[in-house]
Amino acid sequence: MPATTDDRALVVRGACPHDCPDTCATLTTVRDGRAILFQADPEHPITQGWLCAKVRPYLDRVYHPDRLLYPLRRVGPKGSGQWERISWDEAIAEITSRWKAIIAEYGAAAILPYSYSGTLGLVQNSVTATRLWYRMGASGLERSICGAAAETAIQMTYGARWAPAMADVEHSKLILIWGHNPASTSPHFMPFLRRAQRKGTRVVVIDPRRTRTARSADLHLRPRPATDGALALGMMHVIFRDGLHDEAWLEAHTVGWRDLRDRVAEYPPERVAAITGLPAEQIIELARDFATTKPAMLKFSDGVQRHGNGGQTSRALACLPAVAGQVGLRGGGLFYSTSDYVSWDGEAVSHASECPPVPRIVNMNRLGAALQGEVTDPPIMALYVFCANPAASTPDRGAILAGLQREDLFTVVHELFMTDTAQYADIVLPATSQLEHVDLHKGYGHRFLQYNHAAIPPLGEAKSDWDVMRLLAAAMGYDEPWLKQSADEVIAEILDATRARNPWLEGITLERLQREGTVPIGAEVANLVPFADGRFPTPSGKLELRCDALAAEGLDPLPDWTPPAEFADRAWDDPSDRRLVLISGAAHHFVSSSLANVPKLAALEGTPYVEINPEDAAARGIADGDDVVVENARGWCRLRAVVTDDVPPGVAVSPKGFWGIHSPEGRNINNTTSAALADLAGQSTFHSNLVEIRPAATAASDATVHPAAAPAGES
Ligand SMILES: Nc1nc2c(c(=O)[nH]1)N[C@H]1C(S)=C(S)[C@@H](COP(=O)(O)OP(=O)(O)OC[C@H]3O[C@@H](n4cnc5c(=O)[nH]c(N)nc54)[C@H](O)[C@@H]3O)O[C@H]1N2
Ligand SMILES: Nc1nc2c(c(=O)[nH]1)N[C@H]1C(S)=C(S)[C@@H](COP(=O)(O)OP(=O)(O)OC[C@H]3O[C@@H](n4cnc5c(=O)[nH]c(N)nc54)[C@H](O)[C@@H]3O)O[C@H]1N2
Ligand code: SF4
Ligand SMILES: [Mo]
Repeated sequence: MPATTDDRALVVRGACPHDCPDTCATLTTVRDGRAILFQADPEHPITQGWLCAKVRPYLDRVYHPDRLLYPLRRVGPKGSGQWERISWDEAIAEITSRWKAIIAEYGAAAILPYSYSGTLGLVQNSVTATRLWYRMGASGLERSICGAAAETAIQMTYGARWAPAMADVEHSKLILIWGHNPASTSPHFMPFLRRAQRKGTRVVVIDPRRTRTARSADLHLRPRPATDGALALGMMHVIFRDGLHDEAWLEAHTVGWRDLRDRVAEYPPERVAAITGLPAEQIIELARDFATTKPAMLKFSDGVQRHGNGGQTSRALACLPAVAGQVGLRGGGLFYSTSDYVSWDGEAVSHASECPPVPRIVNMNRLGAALQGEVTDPPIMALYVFCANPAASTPDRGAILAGLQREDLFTVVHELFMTDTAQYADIVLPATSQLEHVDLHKGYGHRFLQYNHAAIPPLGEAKSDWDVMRLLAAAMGYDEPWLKQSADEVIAEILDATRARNPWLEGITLERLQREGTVPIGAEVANLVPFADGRFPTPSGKLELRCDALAAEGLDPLPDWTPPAEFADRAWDDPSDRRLVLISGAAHHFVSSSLANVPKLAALEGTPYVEINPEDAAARGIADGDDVVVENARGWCRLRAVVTDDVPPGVAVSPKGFWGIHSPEGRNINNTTSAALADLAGQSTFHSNLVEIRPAATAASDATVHPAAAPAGES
């Protein structure tokens, strides 16, 4: 409940909506309908009274002078930036009459909704991604841009994504932070890690780049990109070879440990050293340490699996703590995500059983190709984008922009700002910020639910996603009651349905959430060490080192390692092979492309840049601060060179998130990234990106080696 501080000011409880495991609890002070202070909840056990650097200036985003305040209709050519203001009535009438005509001619499958993680709210993200579109029979979207391979691998191996409590890291004696940069991407984990370090926990960071997280580690290992699967298999080789595994536990609680032992026999340290570039002795030592130090934890997130072999990499990482005897120990085991402590009831979210079957599913990573003819029968004739900025954040940006310029494509974008994507729309609809709508959030790095009250009225004529969808549904003539509910009615329905089969939600009602703001998921969960009872919610009831469900899909039931097709032929030992693997992970001051238009944050992140090792820079005649062109057969962009040994030779790093329209020549790093899919779950492969880099002053030469763009599904 909003609490009164003085006669005129209110403090309103909310939740940070961004795609971040910390899901902070916020307090907004409102006076005369205007938010005047945006702060962290000092009582929240994870937020602990502080917000990250990127969200601290949140009111600059909410009251940004560029906020879209009215519906707009395109009047010039696509992308020309010529608009006229229209009313909501006109906008809804035009959208639905265009949709009805498309449905009559092509069927509803010709309409594609595209959304991802602008907000992670249950209502404004999950419900809006399903109900209206299922009712309509529109194309489905495979939401695999972020962590689909790891999510699937962990569900297949453990049965659920249940991570330890952040505070339990203080019980760890050793933690491997593997291809993950929490100092930027889960900052509220860091105080727990620091306390653990002061108590003697050793921290090993495994990342080709010297990240903010790596700087404070006891040991930083820098394997070549996309060789982590081999490293984990090699560590398991050593653990089995040296008899450091717990055979009785493996026998009782896992499926296929002997098959896995046979598989990892193929990964002796010398072979793994040749693959990863790490010394064999270091691999052996790390393996022994991880198996003999109890408890020890392995924490990873999604960055490391955005490669062609991301599925198998995640499977290997998931198996390692089990083989090392760390699963079920407080302070040990796997820390990936807490998402499955509460999985919202799918039927209550979507009402799928009352709708026609989804006619087909389009992989979001293939958006550019899909708009340009990869998807036919029917072709995509209408696109509705919300909570996403694909023209900045989705791979193979050149193809997406070409697709968005199709004259016969009807595009609607619901946004807070005129983004790279919105500028190509036919109709732009103004969206509310988190301060202007109601929602329910759960963290994916912690075990709390958070209710978000609307703190202020919508700016201008902005509307929330769910409010717009209710208007669209009515204008389409859909009469179902679940397309008419208020946001709170939606939340209550989903809570009730989920509680009926998840005892951890007992006593958690809409009213309690509204009153308390932050509510821990069940008392039992608060202190739970995942899998301590040795039981796993998999088909076998055991931890599946060998996963027969994968075999049933024609996939390898055991983890293995193959290089991504994109750079399978890169000769790491041959100095004449000058191609660089470009990794584009999280920017410290943005969340994907969100927040990148807040001037304070853009200034902190600086000119769009690429980090390159001094050796690689010298070989190309590049000095620190030079303008360079980053290019391959898919496209190019222009960036500022940062010459640094934070990146090893053969690797370059440029953060995701810069908007094309704010960048030199309107291009960002996704002009070079590949839309090829990984080995599992249709996963994106942003970091399997082979590029050349040259001073911007020089023309592309014939000597520039362009990698062939790998076809979908083969990376
Ligand atoms: N500040 C900030 N926070 C964010 C985000 C953001 O954009 N900015 N994005 C949010 C989102 S959407 C997500 S999914 C999470 C992601 O959270 P993280 O996974 O922690 O972040 P990333 O930077 O994507 O990737 C982590 C690290 O993986 C490394 N990496 C890449 N390839 C390899 C490899 O082959 N091997 C190894 N060992 N390491 C590799 C990168 O160098 C990078 O440092 O963060 C969320 N939080
Ligand atoms: N090169 C490279 N690119 C990457 C990645 C990478 O590692 N490398 N990582 C990828 C990852 S992990 C992810 S998760 C994706 C994220 O990709 P997207 O989900 O497209 O995320 P953003 O780019 O932040 O765009 C979100 C948009 O939603 C808008 N928005 C916010 N709240 C609302 C709302 O309530 N309603 C509506 N209608 N709009 C709202 C914001 O203003 C913003 O423009 O990016 C991917 N892009
Ligand atoms: S982005 Fe993450 S750390 Fe920052 S305020 Fe939001 S939830 Fe907290
Ligand atoms: Mo993500």
